[in-house]
Amino acid sequence: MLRNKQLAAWLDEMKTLCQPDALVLCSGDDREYNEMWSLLLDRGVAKRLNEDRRPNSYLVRSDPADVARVESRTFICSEAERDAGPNNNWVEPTAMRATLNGLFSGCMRGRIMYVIPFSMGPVGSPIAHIGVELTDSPYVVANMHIMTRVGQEVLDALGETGDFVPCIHSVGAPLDSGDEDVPWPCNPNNLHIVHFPASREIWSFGSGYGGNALLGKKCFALRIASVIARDEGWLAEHMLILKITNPEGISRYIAGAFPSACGKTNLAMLIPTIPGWQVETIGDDICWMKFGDDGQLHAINPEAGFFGVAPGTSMDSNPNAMLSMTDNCIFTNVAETDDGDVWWEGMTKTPPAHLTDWQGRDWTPDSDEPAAHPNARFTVAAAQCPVIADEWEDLAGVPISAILFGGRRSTVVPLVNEARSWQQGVFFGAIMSSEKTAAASGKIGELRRDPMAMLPFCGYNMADYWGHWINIGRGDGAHDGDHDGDHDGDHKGTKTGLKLPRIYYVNWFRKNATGKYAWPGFGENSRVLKWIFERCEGVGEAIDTPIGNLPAIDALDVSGLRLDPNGVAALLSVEIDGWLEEIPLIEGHFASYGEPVPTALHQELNWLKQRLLEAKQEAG
Ligand code: OXD
Ligand code: MN
Repeated sequence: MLRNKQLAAWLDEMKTLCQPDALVLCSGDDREYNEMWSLLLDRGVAKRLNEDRRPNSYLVRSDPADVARVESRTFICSEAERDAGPNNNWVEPTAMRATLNGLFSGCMRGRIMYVIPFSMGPVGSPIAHIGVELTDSPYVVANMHIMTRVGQEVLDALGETGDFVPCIHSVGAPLDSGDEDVPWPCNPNNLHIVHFPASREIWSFGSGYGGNALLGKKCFALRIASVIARDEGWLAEHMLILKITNPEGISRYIAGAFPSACGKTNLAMLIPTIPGWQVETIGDDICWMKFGDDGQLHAINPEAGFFGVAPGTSMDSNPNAMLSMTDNCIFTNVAETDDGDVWWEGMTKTPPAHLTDWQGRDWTPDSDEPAAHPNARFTVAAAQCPVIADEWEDLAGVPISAILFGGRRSTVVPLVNEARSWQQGVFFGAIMSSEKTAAASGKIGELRRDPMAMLPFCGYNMADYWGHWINIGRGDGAHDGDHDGDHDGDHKGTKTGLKLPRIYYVNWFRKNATGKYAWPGFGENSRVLKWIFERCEGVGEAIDTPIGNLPAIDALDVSGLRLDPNGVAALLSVEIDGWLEEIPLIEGHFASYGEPVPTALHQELNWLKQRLLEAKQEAG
């Protein structure tokens, strides 16, 4: 049955270690999906929602101790500590293997081991990769059905000798004879989310939730894939991918990295407010990019579904997400309405008078705690999104014209700033930051740097990852010592005539003097996308400033938008003093990564500092 010898041998080894009662090879079909739900319904952890309101959908309540990714228990076990970098928790691999052997020994007693062959990316795409997850959680099997492509076609693609990423997962709660199972088995006190970059293996123990357990997502598609991408000369990124089409019918594709709570899913599915423009979705979380023969970076969304944060999602903030989840959906840790549907904070302006909260307790608007857990999730097939682009599963991927880096900054960072070169764009990504809370607004000392939104997801030393980005811009990863940074404005690579994407630093969250958001955001962000589109077409006007290329004041289409008279100018102003105050913070940020920080980034920092000082002098 299993033609792949490496897979068969690994299965034998894992079966001996974990001692499950039985082994089931997953087919990925509807019968199997429904069977998982019968098991979960029997166990009392899942509930079928009202068929009239939310057909073929389920509500699951996790253990309150297992509700989110746990970064402090996530490890990168490279041979050398230096290769994990200060951005990761490191444990020496032999020591970690000993720990894992102890934890996994007999961990599936009384349970079934499901074998999930899955593809990240459309099967057959040269950008896709295959993984196999072994898990003792039917909830994980059901979610993997939606989030990845599962089944025989993956085994066929693997063939006898193909490579796959082995992903072993256990909730860490063996059942001995006579033991009664609990609704949501887990073992939070022994949580381990472990990656071995050298052998490209993932071991996850103790949690059944989200990114800890659906190993194709953060563990494979970002942490392990970033290592593979470094070795093979491509990019595995925490980015949405969108398609934008102008009124003449010309389309371009844009990727964007934003830290959590910056509206990534909303941007991926936005409804433009400017007439005649259209935005469609390719992906909302992860983007894999490889160079095509045309010298452009071609992107796929390696996932097949959305695992989105429910609270805050509404018909106002993201109608396309709401319309994606009308049926065939899994909801985890949301609240339940009295008529068997779901609710979460922000879904409607007025909450229902009575709910059952995410822990199964009665809830009314007077309750002290939120009805849904803040990290409550929906799992839904991407194909259900009303604005999913027709080409979202194209094997060749889509050519990327622009890359956005963004954060939540109430001061200093303008609405949009175009890098004058790939090198400066990498610098923008490397210094990306977000304010931790609204309370910290304006206090630049309280920023969290989250480079390329990859801080929790880069599977190796962040400074080496910046170096990899610099090398990508020079073509095939070659170092040519040419530090001119390609300032000729056409964004061609210095080496091989690559057509690199343009890079933009965006900030939807700048505030005005009265502390209010200066920019309306959401669908109005299409105005910024329009300028970026026009820049890529070679028509949008920009002015050279000490921090990069900003839109000429008339180049940003604000027609019909009610901003205060100085609004646009303020959103696009270059705050010389604010940026000068930022310089030592960036120096400190780079210093924290030490010697491996690429010279190119130090050069960009010096360039920025020089330009700012010159501008300050000129201003007198
Ligand atoms: C996610 C995350 O769940 O970034 O996508 O944490
Ligand atoms: Mn994410």
